[in-house]
Amino acid sequence: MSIDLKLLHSGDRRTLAKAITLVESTNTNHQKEAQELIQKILPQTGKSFRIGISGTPGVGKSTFIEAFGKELTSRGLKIAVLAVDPTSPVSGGSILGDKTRMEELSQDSNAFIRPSPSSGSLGGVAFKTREALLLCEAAGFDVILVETVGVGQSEYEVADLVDYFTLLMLPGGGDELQGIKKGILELADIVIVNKADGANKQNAETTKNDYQNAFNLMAGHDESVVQVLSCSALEKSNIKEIADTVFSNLDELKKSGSLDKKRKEQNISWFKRLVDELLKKSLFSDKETAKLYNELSEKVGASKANPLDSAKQLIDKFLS
Ligand SMILES: Nc1nc2c(ncn2[C@@H]2O[C@H](COP(=O)(O)OP(=O)(O)O)[C@@H](O)[C@H]2O)c(=O)[nH]1
Ligand SMILES: [Mg+2]
Repeated sequence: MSIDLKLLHSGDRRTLAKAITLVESTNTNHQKEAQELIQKILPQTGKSFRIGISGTPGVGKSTFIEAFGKELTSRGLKIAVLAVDPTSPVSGGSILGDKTRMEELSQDSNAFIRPSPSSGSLGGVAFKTREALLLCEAAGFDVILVETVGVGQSEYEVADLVDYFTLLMLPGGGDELQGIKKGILELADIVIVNKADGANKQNAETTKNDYQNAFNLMAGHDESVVQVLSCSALEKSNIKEIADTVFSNLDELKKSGSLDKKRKEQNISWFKRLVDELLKKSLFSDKETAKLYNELSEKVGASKANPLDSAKQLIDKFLS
């Protein structure tokens, strides 16, 4: 599977799609090619804004991305949408739904939408998403939106990929009622109360004010306060204002050097995870070590060996 770098840099979608398929492949040869490809394109990356979109299933993330995405393309920006869904099967069941929610956007020549990689792919979903994100940047996209499903660790993984973390909420009910995990609020750079329409309009305003008050109280002396806004993704109301706020926040983060600092930290954690991954990979590519690993797991499970000794034994065997 050879990727034409010139075509990729020119923003050709078919080449971009093919390149993402390559990094998602579990085939060993493909993985080697993918690694070389990522190395080659790395100098062309880093110029986009990376925005995470999170919130419990059904809050309206895909619908919001459709509205927000159209707002961005109307401003002349090229946007790519990536989805991180650890629950989605290899065929990408949830994406069919997403594509219908993003009907306008999926027909927009300045937008590129990519379903989530399969959960089985090596190194975990977020790993592949980082590489897909870098490919989108090399293809010249200005803004990358990463939608995540509020399942498992995915929010934390996405927060470690993006410059800016958007948390969508529903009108009414505290975070516990809405199934928002402890700690997620702390990741947020902005909170958006969606579905502020119809009978929920007033309710959304109350929720917005409650959360804004909470953030005001939480903020330290010279910390900037997380802003809480409301919108209707369905009716596309207040989307412009949200885009203005997001970009003014991002500009501020860039000017203050916070963005640069964040990306450097993310690179450190990417590096560390890569070391873990590559070590594990070489460990298991050695047949004897892989066999011993399975044997020892069983022994530990049957209380015939202790975990510490077994781990040491495995590593010693591998290193010899
Ligand atoms: N009333 C209303 N419904 C919305 C809004 N945004 C999304 N929905 C609906 O909520 C449901 C879930 O939306 P979806 O975008 O798939 O949510 P996701 O799971 O977070 O991606 C769909 O039926 C949408 O039509 C909104 O702003 N107002
Ligand atoms: Mg969705």
